[in-house]
Amino acid sequence: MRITSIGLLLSSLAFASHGFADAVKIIFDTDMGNDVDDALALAMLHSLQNRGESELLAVTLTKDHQQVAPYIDAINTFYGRPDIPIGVTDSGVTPEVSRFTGLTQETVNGELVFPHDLNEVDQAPSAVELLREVLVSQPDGSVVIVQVGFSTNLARLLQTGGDRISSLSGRELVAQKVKHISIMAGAFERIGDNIHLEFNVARDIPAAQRLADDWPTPVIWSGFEVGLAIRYPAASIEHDFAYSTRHPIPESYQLYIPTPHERPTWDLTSVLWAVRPDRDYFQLSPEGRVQVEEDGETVFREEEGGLHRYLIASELDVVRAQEVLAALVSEPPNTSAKP
Ligand SMILES: [Ca+2]
Repeated sequence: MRITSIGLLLSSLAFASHGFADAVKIIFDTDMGNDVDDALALAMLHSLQNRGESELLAVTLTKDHQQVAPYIDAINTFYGRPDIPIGVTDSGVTPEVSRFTGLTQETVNGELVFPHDLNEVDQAPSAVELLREVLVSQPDGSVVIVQVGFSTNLARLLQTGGDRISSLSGRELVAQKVKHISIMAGAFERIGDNIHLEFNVARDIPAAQRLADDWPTPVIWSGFEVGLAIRYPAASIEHDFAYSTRHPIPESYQLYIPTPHERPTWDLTSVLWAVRPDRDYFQLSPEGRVQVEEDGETVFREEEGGLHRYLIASELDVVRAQEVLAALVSEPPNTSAKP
C-alpha cells in the first residue's frame, strides 16, 4: 500500500513537472483593436495556459492607440493574469480608435466593469525593449512568437544592437532564444483571379520584407485564405459565454461586427499552430522562402532547407479547427489556476 502511494505520488509529480516543462513559451505580438480576432486569440491563449499547454510571457502591441494596452491588461486581469507584461509601440501604422477597446473603459458607480491597473500608455515599456528583456530571460531555443499584426516590432527587434539588456544584437538574440514564429500574414492561394494584398503585410511592407528576408528561425505563415475559410461560429458568441454576466470577449465581438456575422479566425489559426503544432490541425507546405514584393504581394518559392512554410486547411481541417477554436475561446477563466 505504502509503496503504491509513493509510486502514485511520484508519477503525479512526474506528470506535473512534465506538463510544466512542455508548456510552450509564447510572446503574443498583436495589432489588437483593428479586428476582433486578436481578442479571441488572446482568450484562447489564456485557456491553453489553464490547461498547462502554454505560458504567455508577454504581449507586445503594433497598434498605436492609448486604449489598447489598458484593454489587454483588462483581458489578462479577467482571466486571472494581471501581471503579464505589455509592451507598446510609438510608431504604429494604425493609430485610429478601435471599435471595441473602449469597452474596458466602462465604469458603473465609478468602478471599472473590467478592472485593470494599466491606464496610461507611458506606464508600459516599449515593445522592442520588452522583447529583448523577455528573450534574454528564457532558455535557448525555447520561445515561440505569435505575430498576428504588423511586423513593425519584430523588424525593429532584428535591427537592435547590443545594449544594457544584452550584448547580443536583436538578430543574434532571436537566433539563440526563438524556436520558431507562427504568424498570420500574407496570402498563398489565389481566391478567384485576384492577388490578395493581405492587411498585416500591406500596412507595413518594409517591416514585412525585413522579417521575410532576415528572420533567422523557421517562420510558419497562416495566409489570408486559411482564417477566411474557418469562420468563428456566431452561436458560440451568443451562447458559450453565459457563465459570466459581463464578458469582454463576446462583448468585443458584438461591438466589432455583431452576430449573425461569423468572423474569419485568422489570428486564432496562428495561436492553434503555435501551441499544438503536432496535432495535424493543418497541413504544411513544403519548405521554401516567402518574398514580400514592393506592393505587399507574398510570393512563396519552394526551396530545400528554406525556413518558411505556410498552413493549408483541407475541408476536414476547417470543420475540426472551427470546433476546437470555439471551445478554447469560450472556455471559462480558471482564476484559481497558477498564473
Ligand atoms: Ca490581428
